[in-house]
Amino acid sequence: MFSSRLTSKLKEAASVVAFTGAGMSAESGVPTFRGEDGIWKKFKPEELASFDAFIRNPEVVWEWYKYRKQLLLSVQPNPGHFALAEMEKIFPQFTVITQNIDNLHRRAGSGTVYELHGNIERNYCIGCGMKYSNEEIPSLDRAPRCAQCSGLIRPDVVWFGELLPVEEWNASVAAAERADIFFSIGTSAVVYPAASLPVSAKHAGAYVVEINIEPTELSHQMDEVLLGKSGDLLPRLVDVLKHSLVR
Ligand code: BV8
Ligand code: ZN
Repeated sequence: MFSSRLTSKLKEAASVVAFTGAGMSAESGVPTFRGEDGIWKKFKPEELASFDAFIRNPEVVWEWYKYRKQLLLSVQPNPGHFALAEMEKIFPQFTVITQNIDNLHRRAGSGTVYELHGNIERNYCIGCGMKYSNEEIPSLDRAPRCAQCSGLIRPDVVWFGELLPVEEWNASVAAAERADIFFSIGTSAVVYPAASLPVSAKHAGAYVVEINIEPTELSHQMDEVLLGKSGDLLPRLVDVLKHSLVR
């Protein structure tokens, strides 16, 4: 199933990174951004996932995030998420770097998770910075307003044109540069600067492996491309690891 090169690299790896995108959560029923059922299909990113769009039309942007928050109440982590949580127990150093805002890695039990694009379960007031969980947000019929200063409340996610959270970004770059193996899983690798991480890892000496149901713009720079669903391939990798670790 897997090349002897990959299995031997896995056996001797000390530091491993899993960099994930929307494809990681596709098997949980969360629509991806650019696939045929992709959510960007119905909307244009700049129309919804940008601060300008939010200020111009907070009700429409909240409509979209309300829909996605609602959806996430009914989805579960899939075997791919659980396999990554397993890997954290197997490798001396294991880091998840995700572009996803669905919180599914943490719900599957992963401990070290850097969320480069924020988390849809968190919100904050653009006026005074007051934080709100989804449950604490005042009624969602229109764009919710802050109880403290009546400023607009927004989802704590990174929109286009916005900077990524500095600590998470710096920690992710450091993890990519010290990785022995770097997995790029379920991402079309078109959104920057996140998409630069697999190449940075490769230049720093990591063995880079792509897991995707189809080739991407990154594929030609990868050491290996495993074509298949992350929910299938990741648990199989964990099986190989467990058997190879048995003395
Ligand atoms: C910034 C949060 C700068 C919101 C998101 C440099 C070069 C080019 C462009 C730029 C650049 N620097 C900045 C830009 C602009 C922009 C950008 O990259 N645009 C792109 C579109 C060209 N970047 C930014 O604006 C970033 N900010 O750089 O600020 C700056 C500098 C100075 C001062 C101020 C600012 C911020 C980007 C963050 C945007 N926020 N999300 C929300 O989600 O609501 S992006 C959004 O796209 C999600 O986070 C998503 O994760 C991400 C990437 O998409 P993918 O995860 O890859 O998902 P996609 O659907 O595309 O692909 C799914 C893949 O899975 C497919 O390949 C599919 O085949 C595969 N798949 C499907 N099923 C499975 C599977 N694989 C395995 N198994 C399966 N079952
Ligand atoms: Zn406020």
